[in-house]
Amino acid sequence: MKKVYFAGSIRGGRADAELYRRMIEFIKERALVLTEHVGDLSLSELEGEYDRDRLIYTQDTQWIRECDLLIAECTCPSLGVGYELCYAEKLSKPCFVFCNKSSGNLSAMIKGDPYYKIMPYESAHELFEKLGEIFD
Ligand code: 6K6
Repeated sequence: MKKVYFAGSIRGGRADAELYRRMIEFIKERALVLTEHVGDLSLSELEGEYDRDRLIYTQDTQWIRECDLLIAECTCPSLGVGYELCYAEKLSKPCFVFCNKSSGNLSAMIKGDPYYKIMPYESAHELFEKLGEIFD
């Protein structure tokens, strides 16, 4: 079973947390998701403590090294997700970047990087159709 690193905004804002939860549930029917906490609706964007952040960084970068592919939902901009995408690219992990065409404004540093498979969508239906195709 493939291991998926799912990336979505946390301190960048939790407006799309419910969407992350639905995407993670969908992916879990097809693969192993290493980062289920990203869809945890009780997780807030509050500041963390430095020691805890070191542990988060160590664990998350370990999971990126371990994953077979990374799926990022980038409609809500996040420094952490941008970092994870770059880290995964340097390890040649396949990266799929989802962004809502009408509410998102994807950074040129992601959209302009030909390495990433950009998956723009207009509706939830289109998003889940494209998400499913990754595992066909
Ligand atoms: C709860 C409250 C404050 O901090 C937490 C726990 N935080 C995190 N736990 C695990 N992974 C995290 C945490 N914060 C960020 N990440 C990773 O960075 C996730 O894998 C996300 O994909 C990404 C989000 O980055 P920001 O910059 O939006 O936080």
